[in-house]
Amino acid sequence: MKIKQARDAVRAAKSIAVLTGAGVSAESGIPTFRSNGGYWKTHRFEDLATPEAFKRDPKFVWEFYEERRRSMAAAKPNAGHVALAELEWRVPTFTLATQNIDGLHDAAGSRNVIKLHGDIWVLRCVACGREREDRSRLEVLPPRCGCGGMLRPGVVWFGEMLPDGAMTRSTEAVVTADVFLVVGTSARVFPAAGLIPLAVQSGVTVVEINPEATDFSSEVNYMLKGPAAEILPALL
Ligand code: BV8
Ligand code: ZN
Repeated sequence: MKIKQARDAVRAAKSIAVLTGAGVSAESGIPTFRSNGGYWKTHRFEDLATPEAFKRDPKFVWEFYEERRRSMAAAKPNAGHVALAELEWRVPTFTLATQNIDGLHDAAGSRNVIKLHGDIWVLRCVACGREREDRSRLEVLPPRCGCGGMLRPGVVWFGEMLPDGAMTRSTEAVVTADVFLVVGTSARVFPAAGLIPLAVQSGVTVVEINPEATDFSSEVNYMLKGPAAEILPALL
């Protein structure tokens, strides 16, 4: 059985790296981007998730993010998030790089988390650059900084650089890992998706968990087909 072999690899590993995407939060009720019911099925990302869109119409962009903030605020970590948080305690070296901005890995208790695409709970001033964490309902959109400047969501939009050091740290974790778990990502957004071929080329054992195949499924060592909240607890 594939899952048994993958489980043996995980048990033997001293160093584990993980990449997660929207699919790991799907069973917490948070829509994905590209699967059925996903945001980019009904919205154009160019209108909502680029610096140009924000410059054009900050209120429109903020309405999208504030609606997501309210639904994410109500969401709880699922059995997949919890299994990953527990795994961190069992291995000497563990790094979790996530493309998700929802904070559910933190809520589940994961410690060494790299937020490749930022954090929806952080607001950043476009004028003075100051950041603050704020989970409250934002009554006036766009919200303003004390300096009078406009605040923006602390996420990484298309065409923007990832946070300083995020890819360097993730790359280091992946190439030195014994096992790399790739969970719930369509692997379509770069540079995050590039971690998968990097792991394959580095001879790291790659375990993919996804109900659907991705462009990299044929290259990974184990493709475990199914929802993360079922497969991760069974695997770990
Ligand atoms: C950059 C954050 C350097 C905020 C997001 C050509 C033209 C233009 C640009 C590019 C190009 N080629 C490459 C680029 C660069 C671009 C890119 O990759 N574009 C792609 C789309 C072509 N990347 C960038 O711009 C990045 N920055 O490269 O900087 C630079 C700078 C300037 C100029 C040049 C280069 C920045 C990318 C950041 C984008 N930010 N959003 C927000 O969330 O609002 S992207 C968005 O996609 C999400 O945030 C998410 O993080 C990301 C990845 O998506 P996934 O998480 O994989 O989600 P998806 O819906 O796709 O898939 C879900 C999966 O889950 C599916 O496979 C499904 O089967 C599975 N699933 C479903 N249910 C379950 C499940 N799995 C498990 N269990 C379940 N129950
Ligand atoms: Zn400011």
